[in-house]
Amino acid sequence: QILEPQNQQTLAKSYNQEDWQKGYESLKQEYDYWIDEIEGVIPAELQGTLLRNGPGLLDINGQRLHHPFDGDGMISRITFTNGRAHFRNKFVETEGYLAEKKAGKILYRGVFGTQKPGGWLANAFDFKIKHIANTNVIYWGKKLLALWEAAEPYLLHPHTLETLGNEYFNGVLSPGEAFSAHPRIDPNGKLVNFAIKPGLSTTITIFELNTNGEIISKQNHSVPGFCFIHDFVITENYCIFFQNPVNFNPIPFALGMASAGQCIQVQKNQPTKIIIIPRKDSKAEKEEVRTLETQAGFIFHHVNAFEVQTEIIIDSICYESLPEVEPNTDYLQTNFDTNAPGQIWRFDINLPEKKVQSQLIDKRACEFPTIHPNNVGKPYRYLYIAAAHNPIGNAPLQAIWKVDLATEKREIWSAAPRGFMGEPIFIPRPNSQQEDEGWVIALVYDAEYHRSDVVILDAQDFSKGAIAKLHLKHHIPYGLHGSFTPE
Ligand code: 3ON
Ligand code: FE
Repeated sequence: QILEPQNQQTLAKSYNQEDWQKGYESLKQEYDYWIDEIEGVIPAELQGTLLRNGPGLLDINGQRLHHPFDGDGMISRITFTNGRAHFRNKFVETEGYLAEKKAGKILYRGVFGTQKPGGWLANAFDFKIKHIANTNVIYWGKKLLALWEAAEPYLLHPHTLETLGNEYFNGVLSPGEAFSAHPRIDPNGKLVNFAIKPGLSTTITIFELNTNGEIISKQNHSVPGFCFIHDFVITENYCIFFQNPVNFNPIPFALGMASAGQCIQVQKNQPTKIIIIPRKDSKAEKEEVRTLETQAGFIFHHVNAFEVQTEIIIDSICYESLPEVEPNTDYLQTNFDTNAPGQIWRFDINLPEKKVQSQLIDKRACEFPTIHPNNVGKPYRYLYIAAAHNPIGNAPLQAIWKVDLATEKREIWSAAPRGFMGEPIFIPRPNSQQEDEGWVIALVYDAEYHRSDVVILDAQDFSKGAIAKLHLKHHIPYGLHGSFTPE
């Protein structure tokens, strides 16, 4: 046997599939209330607003979407004030959301497999994709923005969450131009984001915004080949993109047989390209763009990156292959045991020698990393991430895991067997001194009561358990990303 002894025993399953599936029920209702069912105590110093985005609808009037990533964006907002917490949720009223609500049926093709009813004939040569706004939500420059990587942001009213229209940043963004769902906030006060315009060659655009929410620089860079790039990382001087080895065959999409996302295939024998672009107004501004290669794999999310002299270190969640969203499959029947887990890898780039070394940090399946906001693009020690309950094997996310990158120390807080974990967010304690001084907050779906909880952990001591658990009056379907603002 090749497996190390610690991996030879099979661990008991930490969940059951029916419980997990129930977290994918649509939430149609929009709520607005003070949370009154609280276990533990909300820390008095925790003041501000947790913003979450994710698919709120997994069906349109009973017609199931093919994949959660095609679901209309629903914003949840939890405001912490003087030891109390207020909840509000509202759908982003995109053109497609309103049109389908009115029609009571699916009217658009989605990127991840959702088709209009009526088979391929009803979909053939319809190249219009439904623009949704389900992936992230940020409050920046006094603007509340719902983000989706293939189109422009939606501007929301910060109090009512009403949709006000699209945001074009004084015309710097043009209609239809993308603004990704994975901005990085440089602790020097700049928000850095990117856009992908795919084709036979792909244009990567990089935007830098000031604290007033104005775009102060915009640069384009063209790379050969098709790209599916969901996230990126920044350092003081560079933006770094991982071009996953994929190709795109548009024919099934054109013929109405498959959606655009289903026409993307991972090329397991091709390397991943690492594209390193100097930032505008940085010391490296005059340097050339460098492209390095590493082994194949698929990355959605990165944790962080930083420079050490002439090296760049990047930590990412890497999958051996992309779980494909095939036409005749049902995501609710996902077999976790046969899908590749996401795992934390460290890539070490030697710039002068153009060499890349990579190393698996830990085996545990995990996704949705978060770190202290002051360490973005800088050396750092701690990361927090949603993870599987068991240390090996693939399974749904049920726990929050703290990884100390300087030692082998790990801490875990698990909601298994009936709890399922969303993206955690690290919130520093005001005037904190240490990197892990603060709280980790996440939404947990509790299958026992079919409702979601807001769970607050002390980032320095998971063994205390949840210091507060706020029970919502309903569930929130499994979401994607969000952020915290002290306002
Ligand atoms: O790449 C081209 C350009 C582009 C931007 C072609 C394209 C049509 C595929 C495209 C559009 C991409 C889009 C719309 C991507 C949207 C992604 C999305 C909504 C979510 C991604 C989530 C990723 C992960 C890893 C989620 C994991 C979730 C769990 C483990 C548990 O729930
Ligand atoms: Fe993402």
